[in-house]
Amino acid sequence: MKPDLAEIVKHFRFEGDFLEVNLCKLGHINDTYIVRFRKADGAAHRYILQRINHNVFKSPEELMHNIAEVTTHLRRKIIAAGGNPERETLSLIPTVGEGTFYRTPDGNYWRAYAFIEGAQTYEVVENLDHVYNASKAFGKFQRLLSDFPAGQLYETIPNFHHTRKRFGAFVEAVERDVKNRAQSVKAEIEFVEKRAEDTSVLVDLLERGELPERVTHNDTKFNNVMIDDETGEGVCIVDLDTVMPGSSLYDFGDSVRSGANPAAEDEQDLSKVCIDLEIFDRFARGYLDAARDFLTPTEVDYMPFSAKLMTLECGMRFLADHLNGDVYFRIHRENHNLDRCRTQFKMVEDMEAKFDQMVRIVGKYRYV
Ligand code: GN1
Ligand code: MG
Repeated sequence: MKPDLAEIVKHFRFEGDFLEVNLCKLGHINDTYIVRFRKADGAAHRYILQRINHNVFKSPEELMHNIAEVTTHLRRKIIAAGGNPERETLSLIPTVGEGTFYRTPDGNYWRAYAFIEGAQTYEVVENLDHVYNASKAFGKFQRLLSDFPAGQLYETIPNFHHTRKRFGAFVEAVERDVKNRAQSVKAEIEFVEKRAEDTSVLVDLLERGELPERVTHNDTKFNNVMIDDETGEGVCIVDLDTVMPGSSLYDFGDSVRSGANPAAEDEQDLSKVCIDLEIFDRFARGYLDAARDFLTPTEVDYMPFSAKLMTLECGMRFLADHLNGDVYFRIHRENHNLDRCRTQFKMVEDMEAKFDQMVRIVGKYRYV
């Protein structure tokens, strides 16, 4: 059923007269719209309006509690550092009843943010300075949250990056094979099985206390950082739905997974897909320039491995969803999740081939 957007916007404290609302076709999970209003002085301005996918985020109330707490904390820290909180963090627009979300009578959850002007997100890397700045912004995000009391956060998706449990869910999808697709993706299934042991490495280190638990973003796709149009700086980290306790390596690894491939995540021509070491270099340098001071030696040691592991995990999730009948990630064409899985596995292979070089690159920047 199509949402009644003109009705939904009335429930938020938007300023001015409603002009129009347009769907923004990015992201695999939530539905995002851009709403335009005209203020009394005639100037048009925009907001982000999102429907939370409550099939993925089972408890939108808890999720919105997290986002309200985290953005309040970020705002305070940004102000204390002399920054501009209107641009450097997402700001929730309250509902008319002063809530953080509006629930429609049919049970859908909506929230709104101020639109950050003069900056944009990129699906694929276009410029190496952007990479350095984006990676630094993710490191800074972790730093700003380093004194946030993790106990105040709900786990919005339990075991989100528990790669061994993700592997278990993958094996189950292969066994159930509800769409009879396993036969046609034997090579991909084998690819994962061969790397089963890798899936325990980071969770074991965390469980043994050899890696610290931190408040992390957990979905550090390159398109989740807004890049300033003029300065090219990473101004604001967006998509805060998965901010929860985790490892810094989930964030670093996932940012490389998403950004260091010069091709699209769903590219069908796999000859275009690789880990570009020049891009990886900027990711490592940007992240370490922001995070070097607080990371432990073990965290830095595992940075190259985390890139490979987060890529394997994501590919495995795409493949499991393909086997499950595309019930999690939104698809726009047949075999879309399979195409996405293949780019991830191509990257994993390439990272394995270039692993020593990745280690050397991280080594260049671990100390100033
Ligand atoms: C999803 O919503 P989006 O597109 O930012 C997913 C990430 C995956 C990513 C792969 C909550 O992120 O974990 O890495 O797709 N988010 C969730 O593109 O599952
Ligand atoms: Mg996301």
